[in-house]
Amino acid sequence: MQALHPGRLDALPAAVARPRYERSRLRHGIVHLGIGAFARAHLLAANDAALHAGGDLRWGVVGVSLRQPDTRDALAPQQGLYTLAIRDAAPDGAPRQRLQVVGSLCALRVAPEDPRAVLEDIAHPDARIVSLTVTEKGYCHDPASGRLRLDHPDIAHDLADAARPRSAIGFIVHGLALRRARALGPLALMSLDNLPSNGALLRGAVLDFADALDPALADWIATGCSFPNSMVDRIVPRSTDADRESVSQGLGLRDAWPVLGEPFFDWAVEDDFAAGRPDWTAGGARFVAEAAPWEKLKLRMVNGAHSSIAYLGAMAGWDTVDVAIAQPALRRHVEALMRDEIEPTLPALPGLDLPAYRAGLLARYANPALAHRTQQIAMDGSQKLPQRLLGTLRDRLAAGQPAPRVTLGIAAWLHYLRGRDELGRAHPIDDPLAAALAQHLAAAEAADDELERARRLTAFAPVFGDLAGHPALVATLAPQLRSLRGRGVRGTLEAL
Ligand code: CS2
Repeated sequence: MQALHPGRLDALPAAVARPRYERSRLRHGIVHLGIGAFARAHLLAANDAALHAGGDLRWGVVGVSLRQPDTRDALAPQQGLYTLAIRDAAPDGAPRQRLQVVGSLCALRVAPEDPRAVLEDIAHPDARIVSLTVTEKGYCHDPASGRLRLDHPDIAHDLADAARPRSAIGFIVHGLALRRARALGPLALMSLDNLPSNGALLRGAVLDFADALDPALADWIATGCSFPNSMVDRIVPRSTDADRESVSQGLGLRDAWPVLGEPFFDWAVEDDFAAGRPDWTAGGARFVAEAAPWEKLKLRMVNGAHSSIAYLGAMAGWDTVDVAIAQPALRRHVEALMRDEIEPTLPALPGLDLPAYRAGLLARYANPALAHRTQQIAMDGSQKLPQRLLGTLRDRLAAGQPAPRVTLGIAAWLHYLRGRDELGRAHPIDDPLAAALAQHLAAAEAADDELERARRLTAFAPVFGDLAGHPALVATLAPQLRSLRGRGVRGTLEAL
C-alpha cells in the first residue's frame, strides 16, 4: 500500500474529507508544543476547519515534540498529513468511523534534537500563537498550589541553559527573550491542558521563570503577551496497530499514525489573543469572555468521573471505559456522583442543561468504538486528582456536605497505587511522583489502625495540600479503603 502523501490526496475515497486549501503556502502562525494525539484530534482539527472556512493561510501549525521523535518519524514522510478517525456506534450498535485527512500541520520538530529550531520558530515574525498540550506534569508545577517548581530538574536546567531548554516553560521564555531582543511583538500563549485556569497557571509559571532570569523580560511578557484560559473536551484514546491498519484500509493509503476521537467536540476559549487568531468557530470553538465556569464544569464532571471510572475499573479488571460503564453498579455510582455531589458545586452556566449534559456524558463513556483504556486515564494521578476530584471535595467539605462518592474516587486511586488489580495482575504506576508516593504509602501502611492510615495517606502534600488529615475526609476514606481491600470494587459499589 502506498503512503499517505500530499500528491496522493486525489486517490482517497470520496467520503474521506481532505485539505482543500493551499498547504504549500501555509505560514507558521502557530507553534504548538506537545504534538500528541489530543492536539491532533482537537486544535489541529479545528484549525483545519478554520483554514477551509477562511482561507487565511497565516495559520499553519508547527508541531513540536518535547521528548520523543516518534510523531515526527511517522508524519514527516507524509509531510504532516494524518488522518482523524471519528468513531462511534450506529443506532443498531455497529461501530462506524468517519475519516478526515487533516492538513494544518505544516512542520514537525523534535526539540531535543534541535532546540534552536524551536526557539527560532517562537522568535519568528510569522509566529502569533504558542499553544500547548504538554499534559499536567508538563507545567512543572506543584499540583496542589499551581506554582512553578523552581527546583524541578528541568526548570533548574533551563534557567541555566538558554540554548538547549528541555521544558515547555523554558522554550517559551527563552523564545520570548529572543523575540524581545529582535524587537518582535508579543504573542498569545495558549494552554490547552486539563488544568483549572490553564492560562493563568501558564502565565504564573512563565512569569516566575522569566523573573528568575531577568525581571525586565518578565515585565515585557506581563505587559504584552496574553494567556487565554480555555476548556477543551474530546475523548482521544491512544491509537493501536489495529487502528493504524483499519484507518489505512479505509483510506486506501498507509497512514503511519492516525488519531482517533469521539464525535463530541467542545472548546471554550477566552478571546484574548495578543497577535490575532484564526476563526476557530468553523471547527466548533466558542469564544467566551470567561472560561473558568466551563473549565470547572468540564474538569469536575468529565474528568472527575473519568478518573473515578479509571481507578475503579482498572482495579476491577474492566479494561476499557465502555466495559466499565456497562457495569450497572458503576454506572449508578457515576451518575449519582455527578448528580448528587459534583453538580451542586458548579457555578451557574447560562444555557446549559445539566441533566442533558450528564446523560450525554454517560453516552460518551459508553461509546463502544473507542476502547479507551482505563490504564491510560489512570496515569499521572498525582497531577490530575487536585482539579478533578479534590476541588469538588473541598467545596463540599467547606459547605459541611457529605462527599462519599467523590471520596471513593480518591480511595480507588490510593488502592490502585498498590500496583496490583483484583485479578492479581500487576500494573506499573506511571506518575512523575511515583517514587515519593510509594514511600508515602509504605509509611502509611505501618500505621496501627485504619483511621491513622487514612490520615497519613491524606498528608501527601503535593496532592492533598490543606486537606491533609481533614477529619471528615479521613472518616469517609478509612472504611472505603478497608472495603476496597476486603470486598473489592464490585462489593464496595454494591454496598454504597
Ligand atoms: C482523560 C482525558 O486521559 C485522561 O485523563 O480523562 O484525556 C479526557 O479523555 C479528556 O479530557 C476529554 O476531554
